[in-house]
Amino acid sequence: MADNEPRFGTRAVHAGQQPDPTTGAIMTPIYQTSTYAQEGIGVHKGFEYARVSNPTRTALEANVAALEGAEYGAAFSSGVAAIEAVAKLRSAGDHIICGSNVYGGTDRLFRQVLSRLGLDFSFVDTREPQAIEAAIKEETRLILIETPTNPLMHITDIAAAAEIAHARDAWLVVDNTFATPYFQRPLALGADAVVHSSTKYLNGHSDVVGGLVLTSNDELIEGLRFMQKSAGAVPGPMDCWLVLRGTKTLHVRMQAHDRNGRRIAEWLEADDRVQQVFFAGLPSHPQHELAKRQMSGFGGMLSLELGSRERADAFCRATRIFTLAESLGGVESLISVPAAMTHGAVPKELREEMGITEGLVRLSVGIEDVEDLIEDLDRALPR
Ligand code: P1T
Repeated sequence: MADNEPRFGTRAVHAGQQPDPTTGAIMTPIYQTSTYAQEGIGVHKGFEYARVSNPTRTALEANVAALEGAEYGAAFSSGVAAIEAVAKLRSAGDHIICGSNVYGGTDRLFRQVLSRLGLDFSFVDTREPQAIEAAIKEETRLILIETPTNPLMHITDIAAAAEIAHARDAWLVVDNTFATPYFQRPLALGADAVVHSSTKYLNGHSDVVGGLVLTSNDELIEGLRFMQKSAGAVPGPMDCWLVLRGTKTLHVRMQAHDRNGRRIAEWLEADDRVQQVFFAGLPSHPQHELAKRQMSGFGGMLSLELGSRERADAFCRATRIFTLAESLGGVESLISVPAAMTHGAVPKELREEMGITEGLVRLSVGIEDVEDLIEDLDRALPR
């Protein structure tokens, strides 16, 4: 970090934003407009049409770019739209390596949509860098990984994956939704771009669907801006404003998620009603050392194995504070069963082979008082 560069919390609150030049409003206005007046043909203030750019969106893009240590950001209407925009920078015949355990919607987009359009995908367990290396083809142009993964909390060595990608003129793109830039900075480890579902921790309040791509690569940002304009999956100004409000407290919220996540993971691990706990912050996690090396905290996402669909169902029905719902990363605690919900689209055999069983339960631990959360889980866990 340069001497004069503000620290994370200061960037979270201020980056990308100045008091509004016309009124002095401290908060970035919601520029709820589809178009902008031009003085003459081609004479304007830098904004022509809101699919192409909008000042509220520009502020959000600059803000999250500053948090990821990126030069540029491009906002999209959802996390999968952000991932699709990156993948569509590659062309029919190109080969893409994707982690075998990723969000079910990412898997569905690649297997059921983009494969039909001529992109060639390999789904690889990227915990071992050698497995990535082994999947490389002449045509490999993109490697997309999640770390930690949704919902198994697998960790990929980002620096090792970047080295493999760059030896082949491919991009390494990291979905940083779970860790957030507060705990993990993939670009500093060599990744070419970071993608986010801003629906999750970045926004933090479960009231927006959105996505972002952050990069310092000129070719990538040029392509992404072209995708915003040409494919049009852009977020509206109100949603950008909400995410911008969310990122102001990202550092504070992540500290609280992390504190609660660790406490609950330890508590669950010590309870014999739980067969296994998946949380990279536990010393028993097989990749704990790697996680500690490339992350500065672990956040509030964890999974637990209860052994059967019946036990998982009983647990999810019995919690009172943890609400049964898809999504994650909000201030409120949520509980879900990935096999039946977020990862229902992943082919069943692959799901089971990976360990996304019908008894696997995922928790998004919120920032409520942790004693209340533990009491809730204790009451609900089936004997
Ligand atoms: O839902 P959307 O904003 O389109 O983001 C997709 C996405 C991308 N990457 C990761 C790691 C994600 O977890 C998600 C969305 N995930 C859920 C909805 C979920 O409950 O897991």
